[in-house]
Amino acid sequence: LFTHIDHVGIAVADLDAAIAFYQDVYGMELAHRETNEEQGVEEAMMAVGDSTSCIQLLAPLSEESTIAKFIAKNGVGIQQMAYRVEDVDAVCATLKERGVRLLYPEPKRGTAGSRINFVHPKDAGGVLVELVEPAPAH
Ligand code: V0V
Repeated sequence: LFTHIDHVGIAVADLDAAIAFYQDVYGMELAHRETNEEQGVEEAMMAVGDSTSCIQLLAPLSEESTIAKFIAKNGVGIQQMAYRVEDVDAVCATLKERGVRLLYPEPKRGTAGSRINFVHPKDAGGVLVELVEPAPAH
Protein backbone atom coordinates (compact mmCIF):
# COMPACT_ATOMS: atom_id res chain seq x y z
CA LEU A 1 0.00 0.00 0.00
CA PHE A 2 2.72 2.44 1.03
CA THR A 3 5.83 3.23 -1.03
CA HIS A 4 7.89 5.43 1.31
CA ILE A 5 7.85 7.19 4.64
CA ASP A 6 6.92 10.59 3.21
CA HIS A 7 7.37 12.54 6.41
CA VAL A 8 7.10 12.52 10.17
CA GLY A 9 5.12 15.51 11.43
CA ILE A 10 6.28 17.32 14.55
CA ALA A 11 4.17 19.92 16.36
CA VAL A 12 6.21 23.00 17.22
CA ALA A 13 5.33 26.29 18.88
CA ASP A 14 7.75 28.53 16.95
CA LEU A 15 8.38 27.55 13.32
CA ASP A 16 11.42 29.77 12.68
CA ALA A 17 13.12 28.57 15.85
CA ALA A 18 12.40 24.93 14.94
CA ILE A 19 13.76 25.37 11.38
CA ALA A 20 16.93 26.93 12.79
CA PHE A 21 17.35 24.00 15.21
CA TYR A 22 17.01 21.38 12.46
CA GLN A 23 19.42 23.32 10.23
CA ASP A 24 22.04 24.16 12.84
CA VAL A 25 22.03 20.96 14.88
CA TYR A 26 21.16 18.28 12.31
CA GLY A 27 22.36 20.02 9.15
CA MET A 28 19.01 19.50 7.41
CA GLU A 29 17.93 21.71 4.54
CA LEU A 30 14.62 23.52 4.27
CA ALA A 31 12.99 21.87 1.23
CA HIS A 32 9.63 23.66 1.27
CA ARG A 33 7.61 26.05 3.38
CA GLU A 34 3.92 26.85 3.12
CA THR A 35 0.81 28.00 4.96
CA ASN A 36 -2.21 25.70 4.76
CA GLU A 37 -5.23 27.65 6.04
CA GLU A 38 -7.61 24.71 5.73
CA GLN A 39 -5.37 22.58 7.98
CA GLY A 40 -4.66 25.51 10.31
CA VAL A 41 -0.90 25.20 9.98
CA GLU A 42 2.25 26.86 8.81
CA GLU A 43 4.62 24.08 7.88
CA ALA A 44 8.22 23.50 6.86
CA MET A 45 9.58 20.36 5.19
CA MET A 46 13.15 19.56 6.28
CA ALA A 47 14.87 17.08 3.96
CA VAL A 48 16.51 14.04 5.53
CA GLY A 49 19.59 13.77 3.32
CA ASP A 50 18.69 12.60 -0.19
CA SER A 51 16.24 9.97 1.10
CA THR A 52 13.17 11.92 -0.16
CA SER A 53 11.76 11.55 3.36
CA CYS A 54 11.23 14.71 5.37
CA ILE A 55 10.57 15.99 8.82
CA GLN A 56 7.50 18.23 8.66
CA LEU A 57 7.55 20.99 11.25
CA LEU A 58 3.98 22.07 12.02
CA ALA A 59 3.10 25.31 13.81
CA PRO A 60 -0.51 26.29 14.59
CA LEU A 61 -2.06 29.28 12.80
CA SER A 62 -4.63 29.83 15.58
CA GLU A 63 -5.88 28.44 18.86
CA GLU A 64 -8.51 26.39 16.96
CA SER A 65 -5.83 24.60 14.93
CA THR A 66 -5.52 20.82 15.44
CA ILE A 67 -1.85 21.52 16.16
CA ALA A 68 -2.69 24.04 18.91
CA LYS A 69 -5.05 21.46 20.41
CA PHE A 70 -2.37 18.76 20.15
CA ILE A 71 0.25 20.94 21.86
CA ALA A 72 -2.19 21.94 24.63
CA LYS A 73 -2.84 18.26 25.37
CA ASN A 74 0.56 16.64 24.73
CA GLY A 75 3.12 19.40 24.46
CA VAL A 76 5.36 19.75 21.42
CA GLY A 77 6.58 16.58 19.71
CA ILE A 78 5.66 13.93 17.14
CA GLN A 79 2.07 14.41 15.96
CA GLN A 80 1.80 12.21 12.87
CA MET A 81 3.39 9.57 10.65
CA ALA A 82 2.89 10.07 6.90
CA TYR A 83 3.22 7.37 4.23
CA ARG A 84 3.54 8.12 0.52
CA VAL A 85 1.10 6.33 -1.77
CA GLU A 86 0.59 6.28 -5.52
CA ASP A 87 -3.21 6.45 -5.48
CA VAL A 88 -4.74 7.85 -2.32
CA ASP A 89 -8.32 7.04 -3.43
CA ALA A 90 -7.46 3.37 -3.92
CA VAL A 91 -5.52 3.14 -0.63
CA CYS A 92 -8.38 4.79 1.28
CA ALA A 93 -10.86 2.33 -0.23
CA THR A 94 -8.66 -0.61 0.77
CA LEU A 95 -8.14 0.68 4.31
CA LYS A 96 -11.88 1.30 4.73
CA GLU A 97 -12.54 -2.28 3.65
CA ARG A 98 -10.03 -3.37 6.28
CA GLY A 99 -12.08 -1.59 8.95
CA VAL A 100 -10.27 1.65 9.77
CA ARG A 101 -11.87 5.10 9.72
CA LEU A 102 -10.53 7.75 7.35
CA LEU A 103 -10.95 11.32 8.61
CA TYR A 104 -12.23 12.79 5.33
CA PRO A 105 -14.77 11.38 2.85
CA GLU A 106 -12.58 12.77 0.04
CA PRO A 107 -8.85 13.65 0.10
CA LYS A 108 -7.91 17.26 0.89
CA ARG A 109 -5.05 19.41 -0.33
CA GLY A 110 -1.72 18.91 1.45
CA THR A 111 1.82 20.17 1.02
CA ALA A 112 2.83 21.31 -2.46
CA GLY A 113 -0.42 20.29 -4.11
CA SER A 114 -0.43 16.74 -2.72
CA ARG A 115 -3.70 14.89 -1.96
CA ILE A 116 -3.98 13.74 1.64
CA ASN A 117 -6.21 11.85 4.03
CA PHE A 118 -5.70 10.49 7.54
CA VAL A 119 -6.43 7.28 9.43
CA HIS A 120 -8.03 8.00 12.80
CA PRO A 121 -5.46 7.44 15.58
CA LYS A 122 -8.05 5.52 17.59
CA ASP A 123 -8.17 2.89 14.81
CA ALA A 124 -4.40 2.77 14.33
CA GLY A 125 -2.80 2.00 17.68
CA GLY A 126 -2.72 5.63 18.82
CA VAL A 127 -0.84 6.87 15.75
CA LEU A 128 -2.26 9.59 13.49
CA VAL A 129 -1.39 8.20 10.04
CA GLU A 130 -1.42 10.46 7.00
CA LEU A 131 -1.57 9.17 3.43
CA VAL A 132 0.13 11.41 0.85
CA GLU A 133 -0.27 11.21 -2.91
CA PRO A 134 2.28 13.73 -4.22
CA ALA A 135 1.30 16.17 -6.95
CA PRO A 136 2.27 14.81 -10.38
CA ALA A 137 5.79 15.86 -11.43
CA HIS A 138 5.75 18.63 -14.06
C1 V0V B 1 -5.65 13.24 18.83
N1 V0V B 1 -5.41 12.01 19.31
C2 V0V B 1 -4.23 11.59 18.84
C3 V0V B 1 -3.75 12.64 18.03
N2 V0V B 1 -4.66 13.65 18.04
N3 V0V B 1 -3.57 10.44 19.00
C4 V0V B 1 -2.37 10.32 18.36
N4 V0V B 1 -1.85 11.30 17.57
C5 V0V B 1 -2.50 12.47 17.39
N5 V0V B 1 -1.99 13.42 16.62
C6 V0V B 1 -6.28 11.24 20.22
C7 V0V B 1 -6.54 12.04 21.48
O1 V0V B 1 -5.54 11.81 22.43
C8 V0V B 1 -7.89 11.53 21.90
O2 V0V B 1 -7.75 10.32 22.59
C9 V0V B 1 -8.60 11.26 20.58
O3 V0V B 1 -7.55 11.07 19.61
C10 V0V B 1 -9.48 12.44 20.16
O4 V0V B 1 -8.65 13.58 20.20
P1 V0V B 1 -9.06 15.08 20.53
O5 V0V B 1 -7.97 15.71 21.28
O6 V0V B 1 -10.46 15.10 21.07
O7 V0V B 1 -8.98 15.73 19.14
P2 V0V B 1 -9.99 15.75 17.94
O8 V0V B 1 -10.85 14.54 17.92
O9 V0V B 1 -10.61 17.10 17.91
O10 V0V B 1 -8.96 15.66 16.74
C11 V0V B 1 -8.11 14.58 16.53
C12 V0V B 1 -7.95 14.42 15.02
C13 V0V B 1 -7.47 15.78 14.48
C14 V0V B 1 -6.94 13.31 14.77
C15 V0V B 1 -9.32 14.03 14.41
O11 V0V B 1 -6.22 16.12 15.03
C16 V0V B 1 -7.37 15.82 12.99
O12 V0V B 1 -8.35 16.06 12.28
N6 V0V B 1 -6.15 15.59 12.44
C17 V0V B 1 -5.93 15.52 11.00
C18 V0V B 1 -5.50 16.84 10.42
C19 V0V B 1 -4.20 17.32 10.99
O13 V0V B 1 -3.59 16.73 11.88
N7 V0V B 1 -3.74 18.49 10.43
C20 V0V B 1 -2.49 19.10 10.83
C21 V0V B 1 -1.39 18.65 9.94
P3 V0V B 1 -8.50 10.03 23.98
O14 V0V B 1 -8.10 11.16 24.86
O15 V0V B 1 -9.97 10.05 23.57
O16 V0V B 1 -8.01 8.69 24.39
S1 V0V B 1 -1.56 19.29 8.31
C22 V0V B 1 -0.60 18.33 7.28
O17 V0V B 1 -0.12 17.24 7.78
C23 V0V B 1 -0.35 18.74 5.97
C24 V0V B 1 -0.85 20.03 5.44
C25 V0V B 1 0.44 17.88 5.05
O18 V0V B 1 1.05 16.91 5.50
O19 V0V B 1 0.46 18.15 3.84
